Amino acid sequence: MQHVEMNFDGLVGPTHNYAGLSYGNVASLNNAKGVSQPKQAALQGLVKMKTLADLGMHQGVLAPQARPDLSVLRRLGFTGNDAQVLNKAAKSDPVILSACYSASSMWTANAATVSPSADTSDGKVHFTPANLTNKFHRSIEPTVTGNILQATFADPSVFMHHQHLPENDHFGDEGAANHTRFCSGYEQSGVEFFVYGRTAFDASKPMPKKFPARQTLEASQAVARLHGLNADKTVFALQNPDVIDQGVFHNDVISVGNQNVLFYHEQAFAETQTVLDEIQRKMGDTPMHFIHVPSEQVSINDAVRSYLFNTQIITLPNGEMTIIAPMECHENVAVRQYLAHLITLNTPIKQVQYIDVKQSMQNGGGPACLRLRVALNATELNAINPATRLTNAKFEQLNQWVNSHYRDELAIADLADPSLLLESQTALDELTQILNLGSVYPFQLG
Ligand code: SUG
Repeated sequence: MQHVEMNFDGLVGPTHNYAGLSYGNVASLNNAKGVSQPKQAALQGLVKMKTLADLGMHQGVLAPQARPDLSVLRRLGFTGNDAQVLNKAAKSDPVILSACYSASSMWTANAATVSPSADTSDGKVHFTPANLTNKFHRSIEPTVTGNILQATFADPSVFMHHQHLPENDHFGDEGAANHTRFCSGYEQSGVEFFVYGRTAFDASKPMPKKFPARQTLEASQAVARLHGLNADKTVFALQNPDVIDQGVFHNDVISVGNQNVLFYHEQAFAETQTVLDEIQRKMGDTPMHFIHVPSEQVSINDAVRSYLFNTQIITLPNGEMTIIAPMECHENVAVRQYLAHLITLNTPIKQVQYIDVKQSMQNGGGPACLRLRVALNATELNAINPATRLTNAKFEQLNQWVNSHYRDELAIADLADPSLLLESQTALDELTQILNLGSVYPFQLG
């Protein structure tokens, strides 16, 4: 039977903007209030997807959220017709307006945690949308994310969808950004690796001093329970709180895994050797490749700015691994040299390929943030909504769709313009037809 890992990338939505909403995320704060380029952002994302598809990978597309979220604005007391709601919010609280306009659902590593059927007790693929409680603009994503996931993975005989965890910081959950799965082949049961930033019900445990730890141990444990994971094949690791304070707001900013490879910065985890030993023990006979990057070669600052660990490590059809890195890794001399060195080491990673996702990077989202990994067997692969698969024809169709609906530029002041709402709804209504999703957005559901 054919087993694959399929990447589902988030399509960048028409309201992509730089609002500086993510305290603890260096790029988001540095680029706050800059002018964004939504059309270019979406086209860059599509080229990234096409690059992977051309390498022989299975590539899918996840639809963006509808923005602005008018129901949230109304819940916050802004009244009147749609234009009046936007106008009042723009005048009295532009930050709230920009949060309700954020295109942050593009980072689908934060859409959900996914456990493949080989790991779960009922033999189905399990999805739990992330509640993203730590940032207001992201906390309004999970319900529609659940709708989109259910429209993409619809068949209940193979896919199991859970509700997101309770919306409270005790169960703060950021999805696959803090979750990696190790295995020998995608068809084998694997070891699911959850990395958390603090223990919510025990304040005596380590936690960062400056920036928030978005993921709690309790949230990771709840997801593992929901998915029916085997405790002998699950590892929970504390992220090093000091690196969170240096801008590592998700584990996928400091480590990335694929099959039997864990590529990580030496400062990534609080108790590195214990974590590595547990992973290897739970992997049994499959030898792991632990590739550790020392601070002398790449500093935390360089890792955060270049997103060396927000790369995608993918297994090509010929079995070799390639690392997909953002251009910022090429521009940083220490990181470029490190990557040139990495592919000469005796590890499965044999090539590096650079891609341009600068519009997303400027908000702290690299290649790995833009994708949700779903390992599938042949039956499951056949059960996904075929219209969400990136074929050459779909790539052309989506490029045309972006070119006809997206603005070239968007400044924060433009968010007050009610025609942006209309443009966005028209575009997304058409997109649900292109991706054959049915009605997933509140404005479609009435
Ligand atoms: O949650 N940025 C996102 C970036 C998410 C990256 N995802 C992963 N590492 N997997 C965040 O901080 C910035 C929005 C703004 O400032 O306009 C933002 O939401």
